Amino acid sequence: MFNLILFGPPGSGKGTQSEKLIAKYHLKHLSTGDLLRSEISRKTRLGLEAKKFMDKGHLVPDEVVIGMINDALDNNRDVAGFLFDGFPRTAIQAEELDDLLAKKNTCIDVMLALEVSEEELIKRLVKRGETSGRSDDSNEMVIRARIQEYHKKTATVADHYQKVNKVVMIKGEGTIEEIFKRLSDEIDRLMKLDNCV
Ligand code: B4P
Repeated sequence: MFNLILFGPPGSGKGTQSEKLIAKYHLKHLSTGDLLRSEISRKTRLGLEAKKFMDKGHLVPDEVVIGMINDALDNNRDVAGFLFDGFPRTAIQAEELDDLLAKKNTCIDVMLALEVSEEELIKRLVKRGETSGRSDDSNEMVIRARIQEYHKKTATVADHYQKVNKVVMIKGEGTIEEIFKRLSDEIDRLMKLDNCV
């Protein structure tokens, strides 16, 4: 198995690049943002609860997203590997993910971390907000709250994987194709190694 975390602040291109990477490497895409938006559109109890946090630009409580990931891992046993997009976003989520993967005799091979300036993040999300219909992109205050939440709770997740030398920084500015090439070059290199021994 090859398990990859695509990491970075809101708007850094995780969702955009994930679509291209799963097509190339046949990994199972697990995006907690997509899973939560699907719960919201189906108006489930979980979705209605999550929406209250997302609309303010806050993270959804750990137990909710960890439960969703646990179910997704159980429902996808025969896959070549997972691409985690937007998860883990807190230190607790990272620890839980490591435990869940260890129980399946596997681990995170690498965290690829997209680096994008704050100015560019805001520009991208404001632009997406003009067409996406996403309530969390709809005004700059909420976008700024999401970026603050990232600095407060999520940036530290990189330290967790840095301790085991699994973080590779990737320049996240440029064209979508240029960034895809940078990510693919790293994955091609890492897939030849066994990082879970
Ligand atoms: P997510 O769905 O994960 O989304 P995101 O961080 O906003 O965006 P992403 O980085 O995927 O950016 P994208 O490619 O779309 O999270 C949404 C919310 O869900 C969170 O705020 C939180 O409330 C909740 N949530 C999710 N996971 C959670 C968790 N684990 N724990 C707790 N809460 C959780 O790109 C953005 C825009 O930029 C797009 O319009 C794209 O077209 C454009 N773009 C991409 N690459 C570009 C490039 N190279 N140049 C120019 N524009 C580009």
